Amino acid sequence: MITPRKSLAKKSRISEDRGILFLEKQFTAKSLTQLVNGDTVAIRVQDFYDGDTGDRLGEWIMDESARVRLEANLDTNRKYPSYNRCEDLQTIYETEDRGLPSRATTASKMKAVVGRMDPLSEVLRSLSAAWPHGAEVSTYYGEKEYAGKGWVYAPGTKSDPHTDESDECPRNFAANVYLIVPERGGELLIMKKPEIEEWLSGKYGAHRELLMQHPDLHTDHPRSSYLIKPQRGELIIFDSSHYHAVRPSKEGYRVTFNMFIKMKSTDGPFLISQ
Ligand SMILES: O=C(O)CCC(=O)C(=O)O
Ligand SMILES: [Fe+2]
Repeated sequence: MITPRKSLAKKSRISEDRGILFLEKQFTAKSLTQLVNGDTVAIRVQDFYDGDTGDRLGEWIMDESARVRLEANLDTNRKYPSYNRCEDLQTIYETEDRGLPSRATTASKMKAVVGRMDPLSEVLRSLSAAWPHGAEVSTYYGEKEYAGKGWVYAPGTKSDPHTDESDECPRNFAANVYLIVPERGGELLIMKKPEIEEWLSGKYGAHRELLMQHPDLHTDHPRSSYLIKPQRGELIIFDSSHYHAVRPSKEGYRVTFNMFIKMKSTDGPFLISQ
């Protein structure tokens, strides 16, 4: 299992562990270039978001999620069949506003709760500072897209292996700020591309069924995947064209703020979307 190697990270700022980069506090142009070029699968920024603020925001996301689900009698399991018992803040906003909310709605609601920079603004600021071509919220027909959502994984919740890609963009990333993490379980598993393609090819059956049988899903020592134990306050950005999964929390809730990040060209800005 991959856990941050604090001492090494402190000395060199960047340490490398089989395709995963560890950074402290900030992105760097070098690390983002490696991610964009596919030389690294994920970047982990330790202590990215203040832990106590993250706790407060995480608690608020859980309360809101529970309240609106109760009022609207929502069944997100039907909406997101690959997630089991996942409560999703975006659904709250869709219900309340009867439409996709603007970035401002999310950011200002979160800001009102935490009284400081919300995770979305922090990610925008940090990416813009490091990437020569900047970072912005993507637009759709001239309107700013909804960017980011909170996810509440109740104990026992998992997400099955999947990818998050859009056809028109050559690069697709997922970024998560980990607000509340369970003591045990809740690991992020990122499956290595060539090995998974080999596993899927030459075998019969649906992709999903084959992926579900992959031994890496059920061991603490996966052979062809990265198994990451996210830390409180950490930001992890990874290439979401790799199959990835979230292991069930064995104890306690897991609350994250999640963003999808597209890139239309590798010499263009990072575009944050829902
Ligand atoms: O919560 C996580 O660790 C990853 C969730 C996920 O599937 C994603 O960010 O695309
Ligand atoms: Fe995903």
